[in-house]
Amino acid sequence: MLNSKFEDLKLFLKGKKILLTTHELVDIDGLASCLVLKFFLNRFISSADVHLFLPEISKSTKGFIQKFTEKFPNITIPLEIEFKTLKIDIFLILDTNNLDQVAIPDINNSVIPIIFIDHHLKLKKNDKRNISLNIIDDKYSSTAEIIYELCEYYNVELTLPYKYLLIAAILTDSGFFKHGNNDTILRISKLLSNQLDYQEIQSTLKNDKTIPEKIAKIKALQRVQLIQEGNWLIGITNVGSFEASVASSLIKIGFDVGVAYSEKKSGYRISTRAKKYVCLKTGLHLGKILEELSDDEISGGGHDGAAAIQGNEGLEELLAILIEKVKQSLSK
Ligand SMILES: [Mn+2]
Repeated sequence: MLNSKFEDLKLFLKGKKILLTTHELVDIDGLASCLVLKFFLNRFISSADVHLFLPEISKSTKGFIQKFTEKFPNITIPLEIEFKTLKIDIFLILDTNNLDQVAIPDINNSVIPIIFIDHHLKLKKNDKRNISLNIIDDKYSSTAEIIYELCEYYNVELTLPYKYLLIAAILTDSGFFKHGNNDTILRISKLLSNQLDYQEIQSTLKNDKTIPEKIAKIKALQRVQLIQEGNWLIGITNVGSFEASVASSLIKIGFDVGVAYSEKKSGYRISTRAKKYVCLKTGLHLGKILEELSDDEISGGGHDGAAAIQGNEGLEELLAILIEKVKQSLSK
């Protein structure tokens, strides 16, 4: 339970000038968590002055915003703000705990305190920074669920648009309950109502894949390499981009663990996925493995069944160690 942290948060934020932000290439969870938390803070901590900064928004999130604002034209999503001149007291960073993913200039060297609210495994990387409070728990399938729990804890009643945002975020981040648990389903059922129809929300989240993405997946499947470890099957393949979506496809077609990597001039990126029951049965935790492989130049982490890592050099060596560690976990 996060209740004592929610109490701390209230104390920290009283009378403060707050800048709310999330990771770059904002996804629906990052967006919804920011918007709902802003609504909450304005209602609940009237002495706080809350500003929202959204960095570059991902393509699919833009599509979602369009549908959302058609349905709820009264809610404005501030896509650009000038925050450099604001005298911020505290940064509130949602849906990531890795400062490399935050688009605030020079945040690593700033002395302004930080609060993270996130559901990705905690990274040790930011230890040098002044972190006031971490509300980080990877038992939640989305940051939106933590924000919802905060609203519930303080009895702040959400209006329809904000409930809609939370539902959309929870559904996308839990992979439509695939990575969720009983609490995920319970929270969604509390948020749904006669005015918020599940099928309708689900249809706004449908994302037609582009032709380049479809081709990337098909080509990746043509060159996939199969490794068998006991009763488990690991698939490894490479792509130009869309590695996350390719790694998920590997799981869908029958691999227990999927690894897809891409290599560009700017560096490489490895996405990994594992079936939930494989993680539960063997203790495999991809996020922990990738976090262990991280250093100053390589940054990785995530969840038990979905994690990624990126770096500039030593891709082959890293892949070999990664596969070895995955095999070790699977053979336990
Ligand atoms: Mn998330």
